[in-house]
Amino acid sequence: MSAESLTEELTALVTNKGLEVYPFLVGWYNDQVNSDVFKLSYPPDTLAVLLISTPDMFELLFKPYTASKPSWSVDNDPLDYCIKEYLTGLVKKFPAHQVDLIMDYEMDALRRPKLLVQTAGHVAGAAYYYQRECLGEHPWINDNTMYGVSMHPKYGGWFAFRGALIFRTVLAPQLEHRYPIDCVPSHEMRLKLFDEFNHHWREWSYRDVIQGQVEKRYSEEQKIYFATLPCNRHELIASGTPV
Ligand code: B12
Repeated sequence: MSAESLTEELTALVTNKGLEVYPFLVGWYNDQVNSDVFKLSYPPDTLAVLLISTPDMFELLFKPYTASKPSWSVDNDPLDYCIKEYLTGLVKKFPAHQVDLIMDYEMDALRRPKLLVQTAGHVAGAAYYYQRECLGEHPWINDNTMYGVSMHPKYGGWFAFRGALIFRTVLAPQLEHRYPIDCVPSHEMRLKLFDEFNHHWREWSYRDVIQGQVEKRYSEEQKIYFATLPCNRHELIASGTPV
């Protein structure tokens, strides 16, 4: 099965769940990460597919999932659990391939992320990753805690990276390399984006900092869910309000 038909099949499977897929090659990713510890240990032409959740995922995937679960074990964030279960099921749809699944929150033994999803998102053309180097002159020169942020041309910051499937058995040297759209092009907007993301992220405002209108935002219900501490999310679901 070619990389294109695999991507098409995946797209068909996930679209009505509020997820989107973006193929990339391991080599594109490894060429960008500037520390060996983050490189992925696969041949450079190996096909990988990044998954993001759009604002619709909450209603299309998560709510039906919580409705079908009578109880929760308390040590997991229900949403992470839901997505992991869904992606594990997705892997099983490709029995002819060896597929590794890496979730966005997975860490190695030294507590380093196994996959830098923002870098993956950039090389896959999903969302432009704005890092300090993109800022030019800025007021946070001595502040090493100003983190970079990815912005999607349709959803702005109203999305999340969920993980990647690595198709170990598929080498795709001809895969078309799509580049991310620079949807925060001006210096002024980039400064605002960094300020909002790093200093006011609880207010959601950074998510709207793109050129043009965002197509869709999280519902009020979804915002309440994410604003609730992970340890209290089970209670929120159990109470039936609002999820
Ligand atoms: C650890 C972590 C945190 C930590 C530290 C943040 C950080 N960025 O280091 C803390 C707890 C502070 C945090 C907070 C938040 N986080 Co956080 N976090 C992560 C996590 C798990 C790992 C990030 C990390 O450690 N990166 C390691 C560093 C070294 O990577 P790096 O800086 O990108 O460096 C690499 C690149 O520069 C690359 N590189 C070098 N040159 C070039 C050139 C190019 C062109 C490219 C593309 C790459 C590249 O090489 C470097 C590595 O060698 C990611 C998920 C993930 N798996 O990636 C989410 C993630 C970054 N967090 C996210 C979010 C939303 C948040 C919060 C808003 C809270 C929340 N969850 O709602 C806050 C906001 C930030 C803040 N100021 O508080 C989102 C960001 C989404 C987006 N639109 O970008 C992510 C991606 C999670 C997700 N699933 O979507 N987070």
